[in-house]
Amino acid sequence: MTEKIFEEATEAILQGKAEKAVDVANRGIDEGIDPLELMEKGFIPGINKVGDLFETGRLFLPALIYSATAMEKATQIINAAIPSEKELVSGKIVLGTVEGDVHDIGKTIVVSLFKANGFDVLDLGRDVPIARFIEEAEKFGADIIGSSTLLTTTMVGQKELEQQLKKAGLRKKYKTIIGGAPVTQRWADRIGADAYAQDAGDGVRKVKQLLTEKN
Ligand code: B1M
Repeated sequence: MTEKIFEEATEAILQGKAEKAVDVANRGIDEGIDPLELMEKGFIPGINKVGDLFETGRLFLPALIYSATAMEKATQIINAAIPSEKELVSGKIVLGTVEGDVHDIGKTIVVSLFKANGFDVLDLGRDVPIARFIEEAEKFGADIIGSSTLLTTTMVGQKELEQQLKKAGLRKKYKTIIGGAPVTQRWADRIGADAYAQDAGDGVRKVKQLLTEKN
């Protein structure tokens, strides 16, 4: 039964059917499936297949947009259903998708899971100018600055963030965490970010670690 829901979720995204995606997300949650499991085993494989088809020229931009819209609708339902953890951790995080990049589905899942774990999160949205990450972190009194990017061409924004923090004499004041499909631990090491997270769950683990190091 659960496997069937996962398959239906993948199909809804592949077909770019927002109504179907919403229905599957609601049904999965009503049936007691863990929302993040439904996301990881159902919806994400669907959008990854769409990405592969797009990359190899077997699917075009309008279809990618339909699938992305279905994914956004499903993500809203999944995010709202993520249960709060019992042991909440305190810490302030400013997070956004870097300038030039409008991909925000994964970043939004990360934000929801951070909130469910008790962190105080300021979501800056997408296409965020690098200087704004720093301005908002200063105003918010953040402990951590997180940046997401899905395009290889905008990964450089994460490097620029490290450079701007250094230039402003603020590098030691904040811990930084980076993520996004093309991002790796190697990239984090290369640009001097404090942590890299592969997915939302890994993000929570890494943030807890960073907060322990900071205090
Ligand atoms: Co675009 N896109 N897209 N796209 N898109 C990719 C990224 C691409 C790989 C597709 C492909 O060709 N295979 C390709 C990039 C190629 C490259 O850079 N080398 C691409 C392209 C080319 C483009 C356009 C340029 C297309 C065009 O216009 N010709 C354009 C770019 C516009 C721009 O940004 N300036 C574009 C546009 C779009 C849409 C708007 C249609 C839509 C985005 C809608 C939205 O986000 N609101 C879209 C989509 C949906 C995708 C794919 C298919 C799926 C992305 C996604 O949502 N994944 C994507 C292919 C792919 O990645 N397989 C693709 C699901 C999501 C849950 O995963 O975001 O990786 P992800 O997040 C994960 C982890 O990475 C991690 O946790 C999340 C949850 O597990 N994580 C973090 C992410 N951020 C984190 C931060 C953290 C910690 C963990 O801490 C701070």
